[in-house]
Amino acid sequence: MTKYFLFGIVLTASIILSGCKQTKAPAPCGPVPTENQLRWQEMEYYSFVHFSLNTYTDQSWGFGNEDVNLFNPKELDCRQWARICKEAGMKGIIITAKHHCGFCLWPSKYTEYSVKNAPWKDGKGDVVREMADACKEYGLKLGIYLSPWDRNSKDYGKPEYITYFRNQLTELLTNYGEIFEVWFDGANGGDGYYGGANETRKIDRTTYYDWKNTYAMIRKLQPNIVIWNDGGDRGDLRWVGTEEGYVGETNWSLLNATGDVPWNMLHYGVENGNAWVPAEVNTSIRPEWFYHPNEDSKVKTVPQLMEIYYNSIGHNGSLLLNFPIMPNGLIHPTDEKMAVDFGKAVKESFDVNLAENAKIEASNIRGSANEFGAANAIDKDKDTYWATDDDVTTASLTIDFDKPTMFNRFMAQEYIRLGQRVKAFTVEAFVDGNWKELAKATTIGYKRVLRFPSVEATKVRFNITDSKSCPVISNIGIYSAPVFLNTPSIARNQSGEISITTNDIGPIFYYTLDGSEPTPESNQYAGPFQADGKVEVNAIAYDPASAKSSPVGKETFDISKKGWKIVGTDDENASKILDGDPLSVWHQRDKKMPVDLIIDLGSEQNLLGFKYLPDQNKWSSGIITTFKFSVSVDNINWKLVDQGEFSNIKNNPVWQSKNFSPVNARYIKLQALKNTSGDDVAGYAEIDAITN
Ligand code: FUL
Repeated sequence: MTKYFLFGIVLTASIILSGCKQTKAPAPCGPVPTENQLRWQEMEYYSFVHFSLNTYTDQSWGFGNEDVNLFNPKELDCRQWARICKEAGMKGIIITAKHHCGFCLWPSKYTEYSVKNAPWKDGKGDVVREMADACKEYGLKLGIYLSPWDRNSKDYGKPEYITYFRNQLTELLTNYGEIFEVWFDGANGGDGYYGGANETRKIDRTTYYDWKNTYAMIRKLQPNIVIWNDGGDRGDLRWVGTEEGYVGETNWSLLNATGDVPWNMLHYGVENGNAWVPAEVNTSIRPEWFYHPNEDSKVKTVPQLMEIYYNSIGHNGSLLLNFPIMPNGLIHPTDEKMAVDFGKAVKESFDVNLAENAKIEASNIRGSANEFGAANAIDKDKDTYWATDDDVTTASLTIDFDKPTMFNRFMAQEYIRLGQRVKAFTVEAFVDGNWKELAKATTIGYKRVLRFPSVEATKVRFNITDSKSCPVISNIGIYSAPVFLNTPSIARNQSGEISITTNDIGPIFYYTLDGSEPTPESNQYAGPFQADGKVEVNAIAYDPASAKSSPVGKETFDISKKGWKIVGTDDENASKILDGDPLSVWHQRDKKMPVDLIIDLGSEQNLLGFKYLPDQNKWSSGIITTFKFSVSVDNINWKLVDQGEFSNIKNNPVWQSKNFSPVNARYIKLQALKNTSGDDVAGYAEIDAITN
């Protein structure tokens, strides 16, 4: 009886409501974020710090046998890190409490491989504690990176390790106050020291860690936490499939709760996914994650960081920007300057919302009251929103400035508590009596920012052209952001010709060859020029109209490759590895591992090391991970001078530099032992020598 009675009430209510305007809030559309995910998403921008024994060995991944005595950061000051992050506009810091080498930055009870046995503060120090205190002082949230892979632990690969891992997690999640995010890296298993076993250990990343129970433990210890996991089980946040600082232009905060997550799903999300798993864009302010002195001139500049901003936060992602800590325990002054200037540039770009004082009208408003009116999209209140009737999936907002107004950015935010809905939209400007399309895009989500050339107009129209369900927009913004000139790229080809280029149209370049900072009084670039031998080129792009300069681009070239030859091949593509172009590649596909690459340098040189740039397409085969490097004076008798791994080369395919004791040689041999695709292909974008 009761069932039929209730059915009757619902039916009557629907009849009364049909034909009337809806006044209730729209029903959620698909999966929605948890309170923890919402709180995290609103942070938008926070940092990573990478600091461990690698900092002292110039490595990307420690093997697990590095000496704890190396760890002695004489000037360590976590307050400096926190101050910089705060000044840069960040909301939190995630610290590498333990990286793959297993060394712990806190005095864990469960291992001897930690700060407690290091000379720093006579073994009484605790970097995680100092970080937690500094975060508190500067009003930042604290996050923890705990590598699931541990190349030091004798138990790694065995069930006992899971207890060890959980014990360490418990220490970190119990003793350092509230933790906003925990980060479980996807690198899992492989060669390692493993307590002296020095062997390869493979694990099944989907089952080994028993994530289900590990997650339950984490949530009990830290109820407000979000879990990032690239290691086989869906956490609260997802990796975006690259470490270069961008997520797809289409970016759904949805995935499927189970099943594989191929690259395209990481990068674009899944439109009809059944779980809310938003994107976190992680990248480093330098090419690598740990500090390497040879990257001091490779710190990302403000225009490069702005590009990352638009491709991460502007694409419905959060931005996790890494600082590599120097051996003395501080952030390098160049990294500090770039990050702080970047923070200022973001503020300057989005400080004044030109839409806020404009008149705003919607093509459709849900209900008759103002509860869901257009003004909600410009009222600065994130909890109010403009919504349409349920049956409307295309609608527009018109913003009238009442006078010609100059702008070049448009921002929109959905009220994601009700799910992610918009599939496509356009932005138009009313110029000279006509509507002109400025930009079009797909998804919005938490935040979407569009860029277009500056335009002067009296009105702007935001058209939602496709939506899964009635649109629900909490906020829009229109801005006139400063435009930055890009840092120029400098390259040298095999004949020793230097060229300077940029993506911007029209700037002039000035350069120096004596290490000094270029100004508009320096040499003006008039096209490629010859500069053989060791040379440092510094260049700026300059726009005469605005009298603005780009940041300085710097490249240091070693000996010229003019007389170099690849030995034992008549494949004309082989010269691509010497042409100075990172995008041209040569692959050896006709041999079995180990695959040799022999180069004749044309004359004897005093060698100190070599450099290898892999194929920039990380899906290509032939990215070498394990190598041997030998030298010879006669191409007959060879001497092995280095061997090892190119760690993290797939996710971060940057220049790999290896140094060895000085040696005289005319021939060099790079022997590929393994690659990322497990086949016999050896590929190279560039090879270079480091000479005395
Ligand atoms: C990668 C790691 O292997 C790197 O060393 C670094 O920690 C980065 C954030 O994640 O996958």
